[in-house]
Amino acid sequence: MSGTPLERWVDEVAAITQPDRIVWCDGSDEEAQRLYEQGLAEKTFYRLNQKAYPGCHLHRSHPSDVARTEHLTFICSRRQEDAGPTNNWMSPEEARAKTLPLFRGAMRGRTMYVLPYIMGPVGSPFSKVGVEVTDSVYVAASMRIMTRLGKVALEQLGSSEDFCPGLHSLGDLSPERRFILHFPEERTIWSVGSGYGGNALLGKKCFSLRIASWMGRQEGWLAEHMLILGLEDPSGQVWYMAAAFPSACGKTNLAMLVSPLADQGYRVWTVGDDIAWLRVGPDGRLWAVNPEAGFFGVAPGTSDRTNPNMMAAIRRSTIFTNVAITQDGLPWWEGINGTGPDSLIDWRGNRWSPGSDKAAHPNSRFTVPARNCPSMSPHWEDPQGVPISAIIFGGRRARVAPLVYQSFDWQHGVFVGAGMASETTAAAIHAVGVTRRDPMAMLPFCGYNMGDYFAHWLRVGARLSQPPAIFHVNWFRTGESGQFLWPGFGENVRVLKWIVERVQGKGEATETPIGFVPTPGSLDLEGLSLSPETMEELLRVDRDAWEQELAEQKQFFEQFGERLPQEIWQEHAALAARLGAS
Ligand code: O2Y
Ligand code: MN
Repeated sequence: MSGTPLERWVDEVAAITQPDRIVWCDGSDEEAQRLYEQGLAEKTFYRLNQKAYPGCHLHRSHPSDVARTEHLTFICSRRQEDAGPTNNWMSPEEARAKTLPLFRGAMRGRTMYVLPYIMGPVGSPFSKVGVEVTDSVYVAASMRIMTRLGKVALEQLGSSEDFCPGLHSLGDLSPERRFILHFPEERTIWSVGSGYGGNALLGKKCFSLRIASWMGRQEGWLAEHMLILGLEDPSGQVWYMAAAFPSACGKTNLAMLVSPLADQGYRVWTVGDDIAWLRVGPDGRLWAVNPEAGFFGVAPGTSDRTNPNMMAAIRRSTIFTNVAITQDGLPWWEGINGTGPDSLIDWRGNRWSPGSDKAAHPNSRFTVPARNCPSMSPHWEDPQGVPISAIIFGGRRARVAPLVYQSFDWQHGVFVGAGMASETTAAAIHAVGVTRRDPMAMLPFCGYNMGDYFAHWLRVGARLSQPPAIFHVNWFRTGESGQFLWPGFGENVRVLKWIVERVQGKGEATETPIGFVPTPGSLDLEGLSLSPETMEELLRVDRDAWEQELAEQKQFFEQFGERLPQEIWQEHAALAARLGAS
């Protein structure tokens, strides 16, 4: 056998998929131009107005292929119990038998792109190499934005076999023949039948979360569904935080928040908006990198009001997927600014008129280089990462969770994360008004048994001599008539400010059964017109709601049986006792 392990693997998959051409992508700008030209010729891409949006393109996915498909996503570990009760599992043998026929000859008449990429900053001890082969020019162009792709990755890999191979083919795009398969023991991904987002850009959810979480457990680090931001205080010190929220809770907006307290000296710096890789540093602190190089942000609702930094970022070198376009070739979506212009082409490419269905798909997206974003931290690509002072968990809860509370310690914080849940909205793909339990926002992304995952969090905590403080936030608490009580968006910086004060041992709090809740006067509310009654409601611990929450958590935890660490049960019992006793 000749060639490097990578060359041998590429030969192997080419023998199966039988492409007409093989293109090894080098990551150069010239190559990007070639990819877009190819995409324009085959109508995968449409050029947007180059004067207003230079270097920007529109892509329309197949109408049946518009979101991640959790029910078609499998962990193919050798033993079912290692995937755990919250993942779909298929044996590696069955997975291969089912999908090999779908890959056989799938690239006949097509080009196979070989995409070597790095997740993590170049030269960082955190970083990992992946290689995706794909027959989608859209995937090739998107992976150039989302990862460090090409020559840099080949240089880092050399002749090593230490890479995550990812085989992707569009197949016939039929949902009946769509599979997103993860083989964690082989650190391999196979994806067929989808050309969209998390199903097809294999560096993102597949590698950086599902496979990486398995690797992190073996190697002693954490791969998490978390944004990373830095809050600069008036002294110029920057406090870094990592925050996990389920999908559709505003992670990207928080990561890029524009601070209304800027005149006091509080400013937010963006490190990442979706994924964090976290390691215990030699100083006993937790250090984090964002493994991605771009954002795959949701378009509807993004505007100058909700996320001005993102609106600035997407003005160049961006791929828009499934948005509408105006007559002038500008991208458009619901919530961008008022009502739609009279004349639009909708996400399917049809003429749209006011009053008809949504013009942009609700899960329409932009793929944008992180370096375009004005709020990027000067440290976002630091090889050693940034030191994390606070971890924030959160969800969309109408009643049960107050605006913010702090856990008593690391073990209690892990329990807070393990008990996370979110109530679904019309914007989410799940049924409306249902509480979906989503520990650490990792339910769809943890590549192994979540009982073992909680144990891994506890083990990592035991190695931290200076652990981050752990908090829970809820921007979505509602009043009697269902209205949101907290203004959210940029005003969330007031909660971040309190969090940083707590980290410094300064912010005031009341001890409650669930943790430390801000005293009424300890949040900076200057300039907001929130009544004392509203604040009281926002910070209230609703005993009845917590009784019910305890019962729902118990039911959820029971499914892990022996794999659930005793510490989680201890914390559950302690919370029950505190609620009963006080
Ligand atoms: O539907 C998709 O493929 C995208 S989902 C997504 C995209 C960017 C960041 N996070 C998510 C998510 O579902 O958590
Ligand atoms: Mn996400």
